[in-house]
Amino acid sequence: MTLDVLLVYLPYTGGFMPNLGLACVRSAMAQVGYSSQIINFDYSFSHVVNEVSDPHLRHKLYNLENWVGEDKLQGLLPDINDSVESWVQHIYSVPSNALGFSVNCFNHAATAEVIRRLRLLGDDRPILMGGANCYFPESVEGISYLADAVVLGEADETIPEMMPWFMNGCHGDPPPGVLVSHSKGEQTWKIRNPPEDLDRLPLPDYGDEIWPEGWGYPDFPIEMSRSCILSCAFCDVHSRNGSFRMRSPKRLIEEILSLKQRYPSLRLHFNDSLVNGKLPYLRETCERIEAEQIDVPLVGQAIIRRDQKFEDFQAMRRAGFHTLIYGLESGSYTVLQIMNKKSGGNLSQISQCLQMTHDAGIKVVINLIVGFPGETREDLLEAADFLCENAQYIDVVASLSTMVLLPGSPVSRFPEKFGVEPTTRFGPDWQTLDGTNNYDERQLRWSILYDRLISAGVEMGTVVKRMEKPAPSPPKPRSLWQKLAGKLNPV
Ligand code: B12
Ligand code: SF4
Repeated sequence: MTLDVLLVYLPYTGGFMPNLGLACVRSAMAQVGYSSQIINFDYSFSHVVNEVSDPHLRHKLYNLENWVGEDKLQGLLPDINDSVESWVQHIYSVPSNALGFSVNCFNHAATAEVIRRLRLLGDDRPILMGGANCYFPESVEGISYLADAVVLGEADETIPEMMPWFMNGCHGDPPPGVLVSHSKGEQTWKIRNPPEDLDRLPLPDYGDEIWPEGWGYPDFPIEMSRSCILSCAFCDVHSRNGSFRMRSPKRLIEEILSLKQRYPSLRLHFNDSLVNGKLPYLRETCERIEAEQIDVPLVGQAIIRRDQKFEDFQAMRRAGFHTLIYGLESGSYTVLQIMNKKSGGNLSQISQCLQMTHDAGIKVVINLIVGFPGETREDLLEAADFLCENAQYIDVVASLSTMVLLPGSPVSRFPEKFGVEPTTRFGPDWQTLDGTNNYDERQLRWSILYDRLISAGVEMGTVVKRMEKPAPSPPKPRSLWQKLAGKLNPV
């Protein structure tokens, strides 16, 4: 029987788990009687990249920035043309009434390339788009003309309403939450609020793939909430996902049990912004998981909270949490204040939280940001000191990023308030009004922190090792820099 929609996820994001968003789309389509199948080329391509023997080519492919934008992708095409052609042929060969593409900022250009090639082959199936890069009408401007319709933001409640309209030729105004691009380049859309009651959404459906056994990384995604309780200045979560919402522990456990029945060796990765948004909820969830002896390894992101107690970490450990990924961001109190990341309290309370997590037997993984506007070199050194002093409680640095201004984040919306030169805010070359924090400076600070962490014996995660490269050569030391140099490299 011909499928209604073939759902496609193209490279390259280094994907290592099934895609939760597409599984939600599949179940939302099934709710109103439309069949679909997911093809995740991102995952299969990750294997291809891992096996590339030429280290230069491998590094080039690993570097996600090389995939962003049409120009960059054109530069990669000579190396990936056979793969692109194989994705096109594969999609072309699967009979379906329509195609759906999940678009994020890294596969944006590759998706456009594949759609253009499909059209050249004579594939005229209607195209639907959605995904991480389709939350704001501005971010789909460069690609929406290739689709018949784009679902904006969380699609779970939009899909059931829009499918009959889409499958019957998109006549009339698009339903709320859907964007249509017209021939003159104009776009029409109506905003829809994200689903309020997450318990009412159907359970995600990953289809017939042999997850997770077919994957190198055995974890499966799941979510207990959407959005966040904090409002960090660099983060776009509220403009993307609106207010914080949670699923009930009952519904969450229902999903875990149904996944476990299907995949006995199940391990779960919470895709939430944070698993400790509401402590009473987390406590109840952990108690229930323990009481029902679910016995599934769990990992999730969390915030440092000064009100989280040692007993909470112990309960999490008993429920199966083996790792917590903290968006620590900085070890400087001053920088955390300007970032509006205040839930952890002062540095000694933050240190206590790391220690409690560690002492409860949970692996501590952290994410860090270097070069937030307002961070000085002294702040950076202070942060490095704090992190090194706490190295014994930090197992891995999963992400060490130089500051990027995400569209929709407070820093990007109000650049001057944060001392950012507004005209520079759209690219990696953004700089502060006084020019002291610029691209080169951030690369330099990245290298400094990286070196300090390595010398303190902190382990760097694969993404840091693969994706980030130290600045080629540090700029000439300036006077302040000379003063600090002794502190950085004690002989
Ligand atoms: C958990 C998470 C991860 C996890 C797991 C991803 C997974 N495989 O499930 C891990 C840690 C692996 C991860 C890695 C990365 N992530 Co991530 N991640 C998230 C996070 C926090 C939640 C994603 C999620 O599951 N949301 C819940 C689901 C239900 O929502 P969704 O994915 O958006 O899907 C909905 C809609 O988009 C839509 N939809 C999706 N696909 C389609 C397709 C069609 C046809 C339609 C109609 C609709 C539709 O319907 C879905 C249901 O509502 C988001 C931030 C956020 N809050 O969304 C960042 C986010 C998606 N990640 C991001 C990035 C950049 C990455 C990395 C590239 C980081 C890096 N440098 O390595 C890698 C990429 C690896 C990968 N293949 O995903 C960015 C993407 C930016 C962008 N504009 O594209 C985000 C938005 C964070 C941010 N604010 O910058 N990530
Ligand atoms: S950075 Fe993390 S903790 Fe801060 S608002 Fe965003 S999701 Fe929440």
